[in-house]
Amino acid sequence: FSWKTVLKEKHDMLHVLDFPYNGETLPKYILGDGKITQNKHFFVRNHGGIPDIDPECFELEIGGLVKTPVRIPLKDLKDPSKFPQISITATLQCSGTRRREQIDEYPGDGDELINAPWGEGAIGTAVWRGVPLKKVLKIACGGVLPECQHLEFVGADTYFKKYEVYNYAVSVPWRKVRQSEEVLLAWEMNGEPLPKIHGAPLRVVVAGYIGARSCKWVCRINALAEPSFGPVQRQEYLYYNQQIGKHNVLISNGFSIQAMPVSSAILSPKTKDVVIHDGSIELKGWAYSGNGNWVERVEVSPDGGHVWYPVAQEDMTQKHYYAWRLWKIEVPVDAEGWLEFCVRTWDSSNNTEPTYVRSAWNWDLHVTSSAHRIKIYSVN
Ligand code: MTE
Ligand code: MO
Repeated sequence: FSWKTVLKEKHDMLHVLDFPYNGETLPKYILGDGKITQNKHFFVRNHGGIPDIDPECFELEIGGLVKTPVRIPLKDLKDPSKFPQISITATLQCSGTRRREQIDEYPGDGDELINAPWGEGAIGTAVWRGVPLKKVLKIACGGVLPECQHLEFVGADTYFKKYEVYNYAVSVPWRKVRQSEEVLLAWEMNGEPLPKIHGAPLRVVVAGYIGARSCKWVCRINALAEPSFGPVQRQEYLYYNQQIGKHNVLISNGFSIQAMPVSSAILSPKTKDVVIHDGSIELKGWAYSGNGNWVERVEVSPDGGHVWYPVAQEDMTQKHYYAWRLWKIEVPVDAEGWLEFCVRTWDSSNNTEPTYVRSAWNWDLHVTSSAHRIKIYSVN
């Protein structure tokens, strides 16, 4: 087995950032694929290696604060007479999406920024099929114990951090698992077997949360009283607000980023494009909000954030609970020369994005939730 073979197809499809293999989806594929991103175009985020797991002998281990610890062979997990299966359409977004704008403002201190200067393509939407985790805990383990507050997901991949080798491990609150069907153990992506690079044979999909919680190659689940002690949970994906100052960027001063805030991006045209038009410019992009909030309203400004034009509503009987909305708009433009366009989104809780990235800036450069800007040259 060579992971290079696995990546070969992906390589032409993504803008590859670094090793371990990270790549973001090109805007043309986000716009071209429509609501569901094709597997071969889907962005990839890895902390370490890509494990090679034999699905024939794979067993998922569940332990910790559950009534009965178990090992479930994959074929039992996939057996619909044992566990009920569902499909969900969910967006996966890396919390590092649009980090480049925060780096441009001020690079901060985090080592994340060296790893992944993401643009607008660390996001994608797929139809995931599998079994809700809460059903597995109930059916196979007889439920969790009253002390259980968090569920830890351990991946089979290992990575190197500060002189030690760790398994990828993260956790989500038990409340998130208990209240929704949308924490899934998935083995299928867009009707195809889950690709190896996206976590085969089994991954977690935590709809509405940052991508980091959707553990790939999950091999063990632990019910815990506290969040996972894995460094990915305790040292990464923390929000350090900008006022705390450089010397206080300590784990104890950050909070764990779980649900994804509202965010959006303009994918077409691109910054520095010369746009020849006769009175209006078409813009296209994505808009998304986490935690089961859907996108209510997308607004585009042709003058850097003073005047806003709303994107025409879609059929609102089709809410996008856990999925993005791809949008387009024709904005009337009279001026010639450089114009600054920006987009902001309003979600179903009336959350929106601040006008400037400095309001969204945080020390580890996560969740760039601020109006996304492009500068283009308009020729009328
Ligand atoms: N799971 C494991 N085991 N190892 C990882 O490095 N990266 C996480 C998450 N799950 C990761 C993981 C991050 S940060 C993101 S954004 C998503 O996987 C990306 O999922 P994808 O590569 O399938 O797009
Ligand atoms: Mo991520």
